[in-house]
Amino acid sequence: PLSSEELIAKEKANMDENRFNHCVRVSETARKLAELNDYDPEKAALAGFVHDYAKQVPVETYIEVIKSQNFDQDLLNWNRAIWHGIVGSYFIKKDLGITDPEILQAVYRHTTADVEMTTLDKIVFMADFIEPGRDFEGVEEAREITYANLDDGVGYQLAHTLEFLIEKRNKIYPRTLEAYNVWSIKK
Ligand code: DGI
Ligand code: FE
Ligand code: FE
Ligand code: FE
Repeated sequence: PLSSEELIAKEKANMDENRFNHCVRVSETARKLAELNDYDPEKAALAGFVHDYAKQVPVETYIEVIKSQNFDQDLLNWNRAIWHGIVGSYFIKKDLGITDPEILQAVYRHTTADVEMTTLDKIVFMADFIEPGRDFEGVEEAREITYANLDDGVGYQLAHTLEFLIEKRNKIYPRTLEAYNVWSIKK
């Protein structure tokens, strides 16, 4: 495995400074959410740090990997917003040597969410949404809800993201819609 210095250097080399700083803030927020939800803070911090590792990988590289590495070919109908989680986990394993399936799955699910989510999946999904650099209508409410109850935060984010995508007349990734149907309902 890479030393933490090597990991940080590889992460930095794969993205611009704004994206790197976002990853650091997601890492710190994930650590905090882990402490509040009885999860391993170090593991949450690592997952948060690498979650957007592949956000700026070139589109041509994604297309080659989707075609050659047994991914669902329907992914070719989507874009980097969707790829950097689902296919991003492949790059995190290959380039960063991270093999922990829980971390790879949390990266895989961090954009689309899923019908079933582990505590780590929820932590990374929510840390990405509420990290201190985020500034959108409702972010303060999102923070309050998430710090009070992680599951409620997931439902809030999915509803917010769907509203945003529909407002822009964007396509909804079917998994995101399925996740919304589960998590938007208060349990
Ligand atoms: O990578 P980040 O910007 O930090 O955050 P993210 O991984 O949560 O990605 C957010 C982007 O992904 C945002 O622009 C909305 C987009 N997105 C999320 N779900 C869907 C989606 N885009 C489409 N087209 N369809 C979805 O279902
Ligand atoms: Fe992301
Ligand atoms: Fe997100
Ligand atoms: Fe992110």
